[in-house]
Amino acid sequence: MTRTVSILGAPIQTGASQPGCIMGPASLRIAGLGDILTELGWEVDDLGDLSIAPQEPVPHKNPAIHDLAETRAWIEALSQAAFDAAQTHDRPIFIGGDHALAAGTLSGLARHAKTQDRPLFVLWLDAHPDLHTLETTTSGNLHGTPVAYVTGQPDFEAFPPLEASIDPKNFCMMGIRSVDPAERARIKQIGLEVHDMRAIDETGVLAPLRAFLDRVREANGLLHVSFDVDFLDPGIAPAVGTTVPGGATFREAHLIMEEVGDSDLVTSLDIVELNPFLDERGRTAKLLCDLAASLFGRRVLDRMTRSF
Ligand code: B3U
Ligand code: MN
Ligand code: MN
Repeated sequence: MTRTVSILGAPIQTGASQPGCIMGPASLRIAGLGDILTELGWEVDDLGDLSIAPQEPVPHKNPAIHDLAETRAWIEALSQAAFDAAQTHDRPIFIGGDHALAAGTLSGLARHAKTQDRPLFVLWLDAHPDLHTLETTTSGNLHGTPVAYVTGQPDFEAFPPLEASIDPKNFCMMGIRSVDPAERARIKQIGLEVHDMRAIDETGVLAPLRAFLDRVREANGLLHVSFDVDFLDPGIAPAVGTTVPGGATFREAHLIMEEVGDSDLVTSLDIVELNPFLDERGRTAKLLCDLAASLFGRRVLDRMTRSF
């Protein structure tokens, strides 16, 4: 039976430091995301772009925080939309938009996982752990907070109430290379599995990835992949506002996508932080479409077995 994928655009940019992510969904569509998945044999349902109503400003005791009301409204809308998409499609994709999007998608997907009586696991591909609370963020950019929110950390009264949280032990982070002091303390405190770039240089991506996928399989878990463009090295993916040198290479990123795709465990995907205003002739958008293709089954050659 043909499997279904939904594409939902979320042009949110209030969580980021500079504008541009609002154009992310359009750029990924123009780069051909839907057609690529159709050619790979998926039934593609493009749900268009989500929107929010205009919001009155809401102050917060942390004066650094900006655009709280809009971001909150996006999270609320995305949470419901992600829940609905997961109930109706085999593998929903959410295209951003900045990474505050994940506060919404993950909260909705956690609620969906609960209805299935299955745990939700998250592969977080990012230069940053996005583990700030509303108290600890000093930039005030709320795209730095989704992991703290969905794992049920304190001080999120200004965000929508979380109906289901995600066990921090169910996260696997890769590509991390920019961590603030409060995030460093939080990683230790809650026991997050983080493979920073040093670890990836030492072990490669496959060993930790396979160990994580085995954990997901054993737990009969759902698996969400949250892909921040700044996971990639800026040399191959310039279209992001928060470039950090020393990111994942073209081959490391494709290998992760191929391996996760082969596992057949993945049940949803975010593609976030694409800022087309900073792109060069659409190359980052095209690369992201190719990486999605690897996750959804494009292979150089078919393989009958793993080659190890
Ligand atoms: N941790 C920093 C930087 C950052 C987080 N996420 C992105 N940048 N993209 C902050 O602002 O919270
Ligand atoms: Mn991020
Ligand atoms: Mn990032």
